[in-house]
Amino acid sequence: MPDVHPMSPKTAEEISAMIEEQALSRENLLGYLRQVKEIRALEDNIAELLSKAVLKGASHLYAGEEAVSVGAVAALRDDDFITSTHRGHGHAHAHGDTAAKTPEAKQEHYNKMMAEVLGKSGGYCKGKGGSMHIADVDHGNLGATGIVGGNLPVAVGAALAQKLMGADRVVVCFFGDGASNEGTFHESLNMAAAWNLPVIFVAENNQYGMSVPWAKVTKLPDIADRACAYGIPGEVVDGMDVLAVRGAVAKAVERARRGEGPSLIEGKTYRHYGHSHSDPRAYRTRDEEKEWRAHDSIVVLQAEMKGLGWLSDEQNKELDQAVAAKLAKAMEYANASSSPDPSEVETDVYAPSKTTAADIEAEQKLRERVRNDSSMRQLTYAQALVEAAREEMLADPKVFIMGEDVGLYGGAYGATRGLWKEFGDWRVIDTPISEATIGGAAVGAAMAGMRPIAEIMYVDFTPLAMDQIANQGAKNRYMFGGKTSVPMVIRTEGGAGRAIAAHHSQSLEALWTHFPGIYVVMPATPYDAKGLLKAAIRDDNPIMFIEHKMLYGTKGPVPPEGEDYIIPLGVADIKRPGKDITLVTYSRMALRALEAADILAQEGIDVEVIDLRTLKPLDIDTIIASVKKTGRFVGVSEGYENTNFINEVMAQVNDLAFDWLDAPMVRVCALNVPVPRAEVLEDIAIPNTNRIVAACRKIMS
Ligand SMILES: Cc1ncc(C[n+]2csc(CCOP(=O)(O)OP(=O)(O)O)c2C)c(N)n1
Ligand SMILES: [Mg+2]
Repeated sequence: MPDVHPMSPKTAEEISAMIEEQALSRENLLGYLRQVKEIRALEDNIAELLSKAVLKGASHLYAGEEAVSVGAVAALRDDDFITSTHRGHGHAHAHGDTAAKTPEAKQEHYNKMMAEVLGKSGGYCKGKGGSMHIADVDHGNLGATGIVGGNLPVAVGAALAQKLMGADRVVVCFFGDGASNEGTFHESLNMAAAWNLPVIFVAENNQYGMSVPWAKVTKLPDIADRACAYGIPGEVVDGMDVLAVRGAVAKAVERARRGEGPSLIEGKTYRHYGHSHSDPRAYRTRDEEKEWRAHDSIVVLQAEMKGLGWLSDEQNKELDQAVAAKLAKAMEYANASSSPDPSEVETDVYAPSKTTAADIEAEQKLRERVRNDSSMRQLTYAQALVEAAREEMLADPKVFIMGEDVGLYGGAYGATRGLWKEFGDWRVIDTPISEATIGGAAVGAAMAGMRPIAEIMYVDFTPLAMDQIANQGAKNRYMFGGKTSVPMVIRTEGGAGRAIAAHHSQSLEALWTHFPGIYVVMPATPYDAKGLLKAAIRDDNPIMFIEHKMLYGTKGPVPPEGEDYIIPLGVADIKRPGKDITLVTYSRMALRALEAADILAQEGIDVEVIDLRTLKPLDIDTIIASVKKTGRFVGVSEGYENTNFINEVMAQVNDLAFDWLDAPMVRVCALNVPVPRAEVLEDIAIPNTNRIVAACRKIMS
């Protein structure tokens, strides 16, 4: 068993000094005590509902730790932000209660918290988030995450947005002792420190992760000791004492507002209950629990107020009664609130499309013009991408680029070349090599009103940012009841062809098509690259924009500079019409498919080549119309055959056009092997023109 004790209570002199230094009134302290008690009442009530099995789902209770959230939020302005955790009811209550200005609004906020925990339609997130995902983005609560350490990069991004907007708002990021051993902790503190971002990292050290004590998994005694590794201030405070937390956070907030960067504040605290309802707390003694209970958030604040002569027993009793009445009303509201309507299950996944029928028609016409006008200027794929980003950055000051070596270097494949020179350090931002926090900072910046384009150098590295992009980015809108948008583009590149082996050559689009809430775009030509990137930047959804490393130098016709065009997402391009075979493909394989189609044409086989351009949203209508015409389907993809995205397309064709098929569907994909270095092996590991030709001959025979 670890030897963990609460900090010593403050002396009367120390308490007076804190009151004076922070210029606090009795009213202030009464407000804090009310919030602490309201959190406690909520949590005790949830514990009871869990034990009666009235409440389902996880609930990580915050009882005991209230002083951290109440103290930290008390140091904020109404327009500041917070990000929260799986143990987040206290954060959401302190923040939401402070944001609500009338007793009615405060009751409504309390009601919505209770209803959300119960999964009701009247909850903050319409019952889609629940205990672990309460958010109120409009008022600055950027939400809570179920992934330990997942919210730190998001906080960095929200703070980056403030810096880019020239605002003096700050972000408080709550997280646990366990989270401080996640990689995101280190990446986030480093990035925030390097850029002097206005974040206050508030570590809630309740002594344990789920069961494992801090001392067993960490060498340093205090989380705050780590601050010096990032060149920022670190301070330990009594996390059971609202005034101590408030005092430390207030200083950190001032520092952050002055542009001097982040701070790390560690509150030593303790949770009353187990990690979750099923936890028998075998890892700690009842004596230890008793000692901490005698120094808990309510006990400490009541004693301080009584010492100051600011709280009589009578007043305290009245406060308790008011809290009980408020909770009863919240339960009444939550019980009366209906469960979400089943029709809600598929709403709120994506922000509404901005594409109009006129956009689609205009692009169809433009595509024809681009194809038929031999005098049209030629650009490389890389130049087209640079031009797209440049035009959007000129049109919208919220658009910015961040990533590894995107500045002076111009990106590993030159897709941001020249932009740093034109737009400077804070529109084209060179980041540390921290993929998770690049992804998460893009999420946070997007939630806070910016439109980031974050470059991840190779798609092979996107799994390092998978939690941030998929959990924190793609799911936010749904989890938070459709009340938030994450308009970000993750630009990356993939594919084989440069003999750079298994860690730099994959096609991982299938991974990214899997998650609800994110679109996947994969252009094959300079014209498509420019129009799709512009559309992606303007779209309000998270987008994985995957370029191909072998295409950057390829040239093709692109409309004149200044002719503003977009390619609506979800519209495939029939790159070659044909009547015998529907060949569905994308990215570099579209070019190989066209070569194959030319060869097959000489044999009298007429292949229709459909370039998906966007895998999600998928233009299934164009595919089905083609299959109904040809009766034959060949899918070509550079991704591994196993669980390839083409398999999904085939399943949909099976559902929608089985009766029109004259032959079994065929796919041509990469072999199920890591991409090898040797050119001779690399060439056969992915589909080449011969394999595509052979597949088409087979389906015709
Ligand atoms: C990435 C990740 N790993 C593990 C878990 C399972 N889990 C949930 S909470 C938790 C303990 C977290 O400890 P800490 O950060 O100290 O927060 P506390 O629960 O003590 O408030 C664990 C292991 C998770 N949700 N996410
Ligand atoms: Mg903990």
